[in-house]
Parts: sequence; C-alpha cells; structure tokens
Amino acid sequence: MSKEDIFIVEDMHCNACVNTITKTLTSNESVTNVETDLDTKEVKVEYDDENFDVEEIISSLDTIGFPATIKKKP
Ligand SMILES: [Cu+2]
Repeated sequence: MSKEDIFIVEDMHCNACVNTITKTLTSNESVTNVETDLDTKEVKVEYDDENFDVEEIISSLDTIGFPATIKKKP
C-alpha cells in the first residue's frame, strides 16, 4: 500500500541538498514521490510500504550525510 511520511532533515540547506536527497530517495523504486520544503526542512516521501519502511528511509538518508527524524503526526 502507498504510504506517506514526513521527515525532518535539519542539514538540508540549499537546492544541492534537495537534489541529492530527492535523487537518493527516488532511486528506490518503492518511492513514488518526494516533496521537499527548505523553509521547514521537511521531506515528504510517498512510498510503497510493502517494500520500504521508515527505518530504511532514515538509514538511506543517513548514508548520504543527512540525518533525518520522522515528523510525529499530530
Ligand atoms: Cu545544500
């Protein structure tokens, strides 16, 4: 099923960061959409949760030097 989670990536400072993050996430075929917001440091990821999960998203961002935390839903 398709799932959507929002992550906070504090070290996302500019468009180069955005490109790196977007490229890395979309290179996984389970990821269907990535939206980023530089002002709020938010990265919204839409993905198929049968093949990918929150831990894997966080660890793939960690690998490229962008520690991420999941944004708790209200
Ligand atoms: Cu940057």
